[in-house]
Amino acid sequence: LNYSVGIVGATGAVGKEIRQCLETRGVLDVDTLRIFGSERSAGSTVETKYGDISVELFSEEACRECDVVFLAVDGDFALKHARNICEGDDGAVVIDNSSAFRYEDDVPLVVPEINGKETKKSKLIANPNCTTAIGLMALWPLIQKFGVVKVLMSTYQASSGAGQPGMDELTSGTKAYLEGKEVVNKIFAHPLPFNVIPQIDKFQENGYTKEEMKVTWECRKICNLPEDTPISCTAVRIPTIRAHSETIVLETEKDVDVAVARQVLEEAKGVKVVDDPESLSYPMPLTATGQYDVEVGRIRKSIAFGDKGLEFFVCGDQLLRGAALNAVLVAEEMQENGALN
Ligand code: 2RA
Repeated sequence: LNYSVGIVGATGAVGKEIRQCLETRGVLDVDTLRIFGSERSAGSTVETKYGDISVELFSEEACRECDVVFLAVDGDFALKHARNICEGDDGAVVIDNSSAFRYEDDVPLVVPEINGKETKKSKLIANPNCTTAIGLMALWPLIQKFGVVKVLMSTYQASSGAGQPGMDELTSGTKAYLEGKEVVNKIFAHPLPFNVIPQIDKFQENGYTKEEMKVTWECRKICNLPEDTPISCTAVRIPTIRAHSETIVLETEKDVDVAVARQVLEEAKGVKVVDDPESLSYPMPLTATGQYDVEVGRIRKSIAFGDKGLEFFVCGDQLLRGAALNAVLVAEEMQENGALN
């Protein structure tokens, strides 16, 4: 079976990566690729492995003609159109990258390596927040082996989390700073060059930001953990381009043997253990950028939690594992399990 695949928002940072993942992986049987955009981009041409493609003006009807549609657009747009695109037997499967449907009971929130089977339940699938998807690649295999009592996460998140405008603001701001000019910030709450900003997304009533609460809500849903599992996060923006880093402290139910934990991570799909302090080898945004696998290192027994705790550091490409790659893996999983037919 060959599929007609649509991308909405293909000219944005995530949309571009979705197209490139489809092209370079070559696992999803793409017969036709259709690219949908706004009036501004409609009519322009995108060079792809599937030929030169003319960007079509977005419409729900045109998207419904596809077998699968990737939405790389904002939550308001997704809320307005996603369910209409997938409604009924003749609707398309929709894989939505926004947060619009992540917490809806009837919409699976999927990291294919963890809960890929959920994709059989619905034609609308939500892609997780990048911070959650990257962290869970390492957390999930450890949780399966040792159980989970508590998770404490601190993040160091790249400018790409705010899309191409975020990366552009960091690059032009850095140049301006070095030239002694004024650093303008429109995307981030403060100038990002040579700074760290302990705020991503809006503050909530409980003092956490929305980005931090996404980690709590999404980890529980994807791993099917009890609603009150204590998972907390401090999310910080740092001046890197496109790989998020995370310090994770896991309190476990069972005693942890660090060698076994390392073995578990070495065998986990989508994970690359980079952990040799002697050779100064550990995960870093520079090495994780452009990689499908998430790097995990600095693996050690936790002083805070003794035998029942592990601490480690994770870096993953925000646009790939945190967005586009996860979405494409969802489609590949659905091709495999028959949910696309
Ligand atoms: C960020 N997690 O890094 C967000 C993007 N989804 O800003």
